[in-house]
Amino acid sequence: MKERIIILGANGQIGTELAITLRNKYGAENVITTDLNEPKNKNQNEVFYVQDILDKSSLRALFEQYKPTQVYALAAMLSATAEKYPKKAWDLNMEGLFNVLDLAVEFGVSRVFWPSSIAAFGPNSSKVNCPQYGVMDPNTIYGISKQAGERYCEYYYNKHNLDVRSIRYPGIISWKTVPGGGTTDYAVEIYFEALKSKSYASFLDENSALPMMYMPDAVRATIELMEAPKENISIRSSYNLAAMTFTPEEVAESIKKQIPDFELSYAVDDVKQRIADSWPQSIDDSFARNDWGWKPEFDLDSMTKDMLENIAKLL
Ligand code: NAD
Ligand code: AKB
Repeated sequence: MKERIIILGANGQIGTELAITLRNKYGAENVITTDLNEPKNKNQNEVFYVQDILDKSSLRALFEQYKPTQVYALAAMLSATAEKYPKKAWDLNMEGLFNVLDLAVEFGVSRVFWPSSIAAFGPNSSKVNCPQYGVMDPNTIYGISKQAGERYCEYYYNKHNLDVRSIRYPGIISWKTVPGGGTTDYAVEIYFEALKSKSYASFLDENSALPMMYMPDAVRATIELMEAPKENISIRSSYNLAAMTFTPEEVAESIKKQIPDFELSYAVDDVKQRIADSWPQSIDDSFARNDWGWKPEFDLDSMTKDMLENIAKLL
């Protein structure tokens, strides 16, 4: 079947790189990217529309025009910014998802991707090897919206047979697009600052171990999940997914292997620290491994090498 794909919130950290891979795979004319604002760079053959995910009537017109087979709903407010604007975050994260799920049912979209996060877990979830099923008591507005969104996705699968698929992404590390308002963003900033000034003040403390993943693995996982046969998908809320876990100290050690005089200090942000402390340190992703063959390729040192090489070319 010829795929026609719409990405909502496509100018962000994940959407930018996902769109590149999907365009290479399915052809630029078959991948329609949308966001609140025009992208910074756009090739002539790329199809882009300014589209608010909250504007259901213009979104319906877009679905009507393109009759998408796949929709990726990425627009959201991330954890740290969401704590500043909780009502706005709730409205965007929930209403945006409702619009997409409703229109996907109305237009018979074959597959929908909506990302959840490790933020769907909370202070009483298991800290180490956090299982797929267990206590989930998120206490951030972002995490609560992800937990509620997971329930909605499963509900739409059960009630409307909508083939909606989801991943609980860990913190995503990348160099092409900077992250937008998350708690794990320090782990991107540290690489840019290592090359710019050989020093970085981390907003999370030295004990903050969090699950992380390099962008090429995250994009590959997303597409592998979307391409997996329907009968292999046993989870319709959201799959745990893991690659690596590290603390600020450990990523600094990894950077020092390439830049020996790099120095790490701390300027802890209380709000972000509280968010980080509520999340698991590591994730058990055996359902993703068993159901659709997930396996990460990058570990901390291979990611560090690739990040520093690519950022050096940008500066
Ligand atoms: P991002 O903040 O970098 O990008 C989000 C994009 O959504 C931005 O380009 C923004 O302009 C757009 N947007 C905001 N409001 C919109 C609206 N009303 N209509 C249309 N577009 C709008 O986020 P990201 O890091 O690319 O994350 C994408 C998704 O993945 C989100 O759902 C996020 O919760 C999830 N996620 C990301 C990470 C991560 O580490 N990046 C981890 C876990 C989950
Ligand atoms: C954030 O820190 O908010 C995101 C996430 C893990 O969901 N990177």
